Amino acid sequence: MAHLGYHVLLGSGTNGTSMASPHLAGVAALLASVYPTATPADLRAKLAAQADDLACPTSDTRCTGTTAKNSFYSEGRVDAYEAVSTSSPSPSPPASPTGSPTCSGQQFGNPGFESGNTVWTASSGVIGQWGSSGEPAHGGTWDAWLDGYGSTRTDTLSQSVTIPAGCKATLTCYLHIDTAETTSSTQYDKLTLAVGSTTLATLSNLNKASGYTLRSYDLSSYTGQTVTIKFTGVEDGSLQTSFVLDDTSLTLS
Ligand SMILES: [Ca+2]
Ligand SMILES: [Ca+2]
Repeated sequence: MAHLGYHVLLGSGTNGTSMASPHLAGVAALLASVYPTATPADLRAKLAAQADDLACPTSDTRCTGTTAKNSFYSEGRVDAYEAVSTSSPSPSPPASPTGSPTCSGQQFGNPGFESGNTVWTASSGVIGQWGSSGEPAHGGTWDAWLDGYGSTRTDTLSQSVTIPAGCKATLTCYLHIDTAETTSSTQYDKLTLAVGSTTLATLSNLNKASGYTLRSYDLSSYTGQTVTIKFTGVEDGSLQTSFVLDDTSLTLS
């Protein structure tokens, strides 16, 4: 195997092909058994790739050359185990588990509507810049204004979100309700919040207030599910009620 051109140090101060050959031949034989079709050139390349670079001993001036290749160690000390073990087709490591999802962060896209009429699925005339129409945003310049026509009308606003298993989820939004209704007892115009097919909350003209009110709902029972969050405003045939939403969030914890 001398044509492989490797010099291996065996024992202190002893170097040379004559001493190295048995060891090198053994490594080459191992490689050949792993790669039965390998040519001597292939084996040389693999040995070079696996050789440990060794610098010249500082105490011995007979050694000249670089760490990668010098007169004592040529291209280094052949590591039989490494040459074979890294040449062999090794089984793929098991896929690392994805681990627990990170139960943090806000899940809605376009939560404050500042990207305009996108991400959300909304009726026409819901997402807009309504400040000059008397329904200013809570944050920025965009909000979602459901109803407000004073005639029979249904407006919807929805978005699908995923709540990873094991996570708690809280839905919050800023809601402003103003109305021309004067009753203090009858829900003529209603806004419902549904998660999937379940109605989570119903608000109405009775909840009118100046400015925005922060609303908060626990969605933890939907953990591990992808659900559609949907606001539906249903107005009767007279006296407008406006339901104005802004700065929504669905936060995991
Ligand atoms: Ca906004
Ligand atoms: Ca009404």
